[in-house]
Parts: sequence; structure tokens; C-alpha cells
Amino acid sequence: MNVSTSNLLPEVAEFLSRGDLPSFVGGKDFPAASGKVVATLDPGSGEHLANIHDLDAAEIDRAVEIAGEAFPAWSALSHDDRSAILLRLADAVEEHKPIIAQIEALDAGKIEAQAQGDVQNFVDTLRYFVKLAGQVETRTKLDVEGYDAWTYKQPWGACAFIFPWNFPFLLIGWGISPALAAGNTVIIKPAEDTSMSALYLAQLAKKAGVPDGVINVVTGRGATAGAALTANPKIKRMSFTGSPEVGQLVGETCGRNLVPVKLELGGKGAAVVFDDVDVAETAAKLVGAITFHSGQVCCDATRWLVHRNIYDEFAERCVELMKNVRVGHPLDPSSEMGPVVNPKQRERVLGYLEKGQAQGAKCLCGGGEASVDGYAGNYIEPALLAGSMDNVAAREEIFGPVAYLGVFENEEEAIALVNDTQYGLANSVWTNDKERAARVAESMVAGNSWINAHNVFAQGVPYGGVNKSGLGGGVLSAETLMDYYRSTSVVRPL
Ligand code: TXE
Repeated sequence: MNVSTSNLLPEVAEFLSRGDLPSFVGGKDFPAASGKVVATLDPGSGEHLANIHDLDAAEIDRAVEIAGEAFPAWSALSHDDRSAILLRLADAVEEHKPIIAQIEALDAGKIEAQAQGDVQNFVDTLRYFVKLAGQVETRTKLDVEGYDAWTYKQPWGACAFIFPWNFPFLLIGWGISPALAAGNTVIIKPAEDTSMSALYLAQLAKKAGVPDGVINVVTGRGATAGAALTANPKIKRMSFTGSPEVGQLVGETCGRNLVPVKLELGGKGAAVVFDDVDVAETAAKLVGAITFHSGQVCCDATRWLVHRNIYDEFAERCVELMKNVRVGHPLDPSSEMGPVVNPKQRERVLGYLEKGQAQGAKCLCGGGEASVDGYAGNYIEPALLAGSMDNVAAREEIFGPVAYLGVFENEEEAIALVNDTQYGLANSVWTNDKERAARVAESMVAGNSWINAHNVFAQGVPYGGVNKSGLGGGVLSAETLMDYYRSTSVVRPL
């Protein structure tokens, strides 16, 4: 049976039936004049889904102009009027959740139920920022002797966003919600492998009454379309999520133009497991985390540091759990883990498994391509490596369903191992000792520390990395909303 074609919702089949998906700018289709396209494939079957258009630099520049032209009217709306429009968009996305989730599952290789969670997260995030923006005092009086002084906050203008392929729809919500709620217009550049849900969103936004030019989606290759958007001096802010290598390029270019930039990059998170935990429960949660979306999660715990007293039992339990993960097509309801996004990513993951073992790591389970009946997708068996933490597979971001097991003797050593990395995104500590948990959580150098959990997000809790993991975090919280206002101080001598 071919799940990818037989289980499609009629609306998804209709969306795909076009075969050709132009960008969407200024409230209408925005085709690439060159006729150049990028094929987008189902990672679960390798089947061709559609073509997206590959815009050139002049077309990207035109899209930025259009977003700039829409800004005065959008920013002039009262908060109540703008909120009403954005809340209509949130409602429309919620109503279309099954459709968007299925598009996302097919395009990104995401288990359908998880994709539904991503779409709901978008809705919740948009509603959260709309409410928060209503509480922002745009005029703040300053207490300065001899002067009548205040600051005035207003939106910037057209803001650009470049997104990766691992959470295409959810990350759009995290990125654009604060920008739109503050009164900015946006230009979204999704990853070339996963542009479909963004294009669907842009069309839906138009139907929900978002004025033309407020939400624009430009598609194409990173090195051309992405680079042109980054280099455009008229964008007022840039937000990039993706690899550290491209993040550095984006940062350099924005630096030259003095465009404020926010970078959300990779990670090599650790989980520190002390010997007072319930081993079975902790192993289940960590295996659940590393197999969620096939480990293509930047804040995942990929280094599992386990106290020597429970190391053997913990390793054994993880192997048993990993061997039982049901790998399958994202639209098959019995699948627990889908494919990785594309053949290049599969080769990258398999390559790290090879290099890690060549440097002495032991592969306790998995480590090869997984075969899924009837599908030629990019499937990988969940894998567990073990050995010295001074190993390429323990140091570099793999971005697949691969965890690396290491051992520690005491708290001090555990913290030192966690912090011996160039990254700094997210870690977790697992123990029933509350004081130790808080102490370790605060000693790990990263934007986020979790206790007895991993990958927990809530609107209002700032998220983001330090060091090679990013710049200017505070995502999903009031901190990032403030990024989308510029401030003018006004002073009058009394
Ligand atoms: O990301 P890229 P890739 C990590 C992960 C993964 C690796 C490579 O380790 O294996 O990066 O993934 C756009 N100017 N992460 O190569 O290239 C591109 O079109 C401007 C972690 O796919 O960084 C896409 O929209 N833009 C990460 C986006 O950048 C450019 C999630 C990300 O693509 C560009 C993804 C350029 N020169 C990968 N080149 C996370 N933090 O979650 C590419 N792009």
C-alpha cells in the first residue's frame, strides 16, 4: 500500500495537484521568471510531491520592497484592529490543522500526530504574542530631573526570517508572531526541502483577511534566494535558524549592513543522569527525545552522561527501547519514528556513525539504514554509541537518531563534561535531589536547562543558545517581542 497517496485529505491532494508552487508575495502568487524550480520530495517514500520556485536576487529584492510598502498601513492599525486580524489567522490555522499537519508530515517526514502538535503550537504562540503585545506600553515616562522625558516604541518595518527544515511550521510561528503582533511586516524564506506549509500559510493568511504584503513567502535555494534576502539592506531585522556555518555567513552580511540579527543555530546538548533516578523511566524519556523527529532537533540531548553506578543497567535499558522503536512512514499511524529529511542528511548521519566507530566508539545498537516495507525513504535505525567523550560523534552535531553514552563519577566531572563543548543550547539533569538538580542546572553553560525532562517548551519561557548555538535568544518570550520594537527617547527641558 502506498500511504502517501492513499491517505491524503482531499484538500492536501488538491494543494499538491498544482504540482507547481510559486512563492506568495503581496497577496498573490509570485513566480520565478526564470522558470527555475526546486523539486520537493516525500522523505518517507522518495516520491516527488511538487516543485517550488527558485527566486533570483532581483525577485527577492522586489519582495522586500513589497513588504516595506505594506508596512505603513499595517503599523498604523490600532492594536485592537491588528489583533483581530491576527487572531482570525490563528483561528484559521487551527481550523486547517489536519491539512497543514499532513502537508508538513509529507514534506518534512514528520509523524502526522507530531505535526499536528507543531501546528497547534503555532496557533498558541500567535495568540500568546498578540495578547502580550497588547500589554506593551509604547510610551514610557522617564523620571529625569529637569526634563520631561519618555521613550516611544514602534515597529521597525519589513523583517526577514530564514527557516530550516526540521520544524518548518512551528518555527515560523515562533519567528513571525512577535514581529507581526508588534506591527512589522514579514518576509519568510523557508528551507528549500520544506517550503510547502509556509506557502499554504501565506494563502490562508490572505483568506483570513491579513492585508496583502504583510506576510510574504519567498522560496528558493539558500545560496541564492537566502543569500539575497540576507544581503538586502532594506530589511530591518534578520532572524536565521539553521546550521552554525550558514549562521556565521548571515551574521557577517547583516553586520556589514548593520541590520540587527538573531541566530538560532545547532547544539550538542547533554543529559546528566545521576544514580538516584528511576532508570527505566529516565531511559524511556531520553530514548523518546532522541527518536522524536528522528533526532533532527537542535536542542536534543545527544550526549548522555550517566553515573557509573547505573551505567550498565541504563545502557541495557536504552538498547532494548531503541530496538523496539517502530520506524515507518509518517502518515502510517503505527509509526513512532519517520525518516530523516533527505538523502544528504541520511549520509551525514551514517557518516558520523562510521567516523565515531573509527575513533573507538562502540555501537551498542542500530547504526544502519532501516528498511520500511514498501518505502524507499531516508530511514535510519536509532543508534547508541558509547565510549570516550573525546570522539567526533560526541563533539559534533549529528542531527539524527543517534545518542552517545558516556560515564561520570561525580557532579564536578559531569558539569565539566557538559560544558566541554563549543555549543550552548540546552541540557538536562536527571536526579531526585532537588538542590543538586538546581545547582547543576544553573552550572551548565547554555540558554536552557531542564530538570527531569528534556525538550520542554512553554510560551513565556525564553529559549535560545549561546556560543556556537546562537545569538540574541529569548525566543518565545517577552524578550523577543521587544526585539521587534525600536525605541526613540524624547527629551524636553522643563
Ligand atoms: O542547513 P542550512 P542544512 C544543522 C544540522 C544539519 C546541518 C545542515 O546539523 O545537519 O545544520 O543542514 C538557508 N544564505 N541544522 O544544510 O544550510 C537554507 O535555504 C542564507 C540545525 O540544511 O543552514 C535554509 O532555509 N540562507 C538547525 C536555512 O538556511 C542560506 C536546523 C537552513 O539551511 C544560505 C537545520 C546562505 N548562504 C540544520 N545557505 C537548527 N538549529 O535547528 C542556506 N541557507
